Amino acid sequence: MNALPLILPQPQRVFPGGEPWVFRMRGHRSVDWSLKVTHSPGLAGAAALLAGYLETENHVPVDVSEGGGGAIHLAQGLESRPVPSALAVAGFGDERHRLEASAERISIEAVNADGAVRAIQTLRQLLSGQRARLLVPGLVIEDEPALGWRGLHLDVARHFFSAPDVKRFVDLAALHKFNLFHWHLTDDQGWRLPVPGYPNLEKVAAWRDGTLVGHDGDRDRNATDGVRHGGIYSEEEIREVVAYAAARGVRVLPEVDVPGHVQALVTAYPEFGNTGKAPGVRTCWGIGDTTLNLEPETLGFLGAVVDTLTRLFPFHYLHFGGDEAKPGEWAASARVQARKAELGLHDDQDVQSFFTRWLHRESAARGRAMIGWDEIIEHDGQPQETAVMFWRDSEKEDRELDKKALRGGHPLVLANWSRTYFDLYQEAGPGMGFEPLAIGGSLPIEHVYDWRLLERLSGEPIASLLGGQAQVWTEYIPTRRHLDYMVYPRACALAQVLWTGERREGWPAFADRLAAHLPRLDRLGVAYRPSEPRP
Ligand code: TNX
Repeated sequence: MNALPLILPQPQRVFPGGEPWVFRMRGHRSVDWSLKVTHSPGLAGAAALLAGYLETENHVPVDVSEGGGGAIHLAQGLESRPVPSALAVAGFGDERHRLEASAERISIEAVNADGAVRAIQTLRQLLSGQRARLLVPGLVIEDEPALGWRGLHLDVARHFFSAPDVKRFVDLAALHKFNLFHWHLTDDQGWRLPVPGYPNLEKVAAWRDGTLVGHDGDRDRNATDGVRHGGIYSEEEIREVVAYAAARGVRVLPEVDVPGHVQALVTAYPEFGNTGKAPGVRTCWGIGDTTLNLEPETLGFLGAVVDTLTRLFPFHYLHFGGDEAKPGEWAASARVQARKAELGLHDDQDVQSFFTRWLHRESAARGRAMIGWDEIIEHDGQPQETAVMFWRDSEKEDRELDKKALRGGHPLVLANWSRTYFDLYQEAGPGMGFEPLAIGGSLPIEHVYDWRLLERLSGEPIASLLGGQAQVWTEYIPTRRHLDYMVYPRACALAQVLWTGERREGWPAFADRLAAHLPRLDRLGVAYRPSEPRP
């Protein structure tokens, strides 16, 4: 008997079984050509997802029905265990599941649809590359994740990615059992979210006149390619992405980045800014000076944004950025100083935390909560329910904002740049010169895999720790192929880190697992970075 197949991320428990499960489309004993998939009442969506994979990836006709007796059966049979309350509040459930393959059938049991769709991704990996004739060795896999929030972020502002590209990104994430897609929708270089009543977003903020050629650090920042770049999603496309993700057990976290990173917005609506002028949608990278003012019209717009997000995205959290807002314009503006006095704000840090409090309150009024980058808790006084995404690098800069968040009871997502920024080079040293232009710094896959994300927090109250995620900032990632190259296989390593927590196998074992997994990515047409040494 061959060794058991290597599933990625590494399952918690795999046991060998007896005879394999086999399906032959034209076998002389088959009464029917199609593969029967049956499911218990709550799992119709999961069964449809599985049928879609079997039809498109394995070329097998599938017959799905509620009930029992199928060659593949999905059941909501496992008893539910409580999940930590911070995760429950965010709508994450128990993802525990069991997959058993025997000569008689493949049976998947889970607590809920989320667990069932994770098991389906395991089965999808087991069946990868098989066409018409299917075989799964006899086995039992019992699995569940170590961390509840397992995210992948994508910046569609620096480079626009179409809704079909976004869906593909989400599907590949789901293959690796990620359960959260963080959609960074707005930034200085483009705005991708339509807001009813604000037509200039689509006409102006969604488009820039060109894109910087070369690297932001070593070039004339006016050297652009002169090619108009941009785009905005329709509400229908957004709903499609959300539904597509939901079918895969993936929540969508939308981000509208304020009060900094708003150069595109202020170009469309200069009245929301502090200078009265349209700065132009940014064509280079780096941190701009443009920030929002405190006028009622600006807050009115933000209210419309909260409404729009609440309407389009069912996930509990709404992300309102909060990173890298420069205080310069606020300090220089007499209007801002006057409004500060009216609002009882004292220093310019107060302006940033005013936005955080205001956005959290508006979100809470609609039954949601705000999450933002860690800058939002530099200043005290944020509501405990406001969640924090820790992007600073505790290892290098020794910022304590992750610990501060936990001590304050804020739900926390770990997104440390030195371990999870997939816009960094994948190779250190001279090999870097062979890599496509990237933002800088290096994050080899081994370094992703080596992330001991809980170690630093030992001794802290971790009840409000939600999980972790990777960031894909796209300043230097203009195409879908390039995106594949930057994300894979590093996302495979992170998937395993988040799924197994601190109990994971060593690098050599993971390297074997990855070698078995990469052909699956080949079959899906993923242009990942190859691991062969360069000439
Ligand atoms: C910092 S992390 C940013 C992004 C950039 C990224 C580049 C964060 C919250 N802000 O605006 O794209 O670095 O690595």
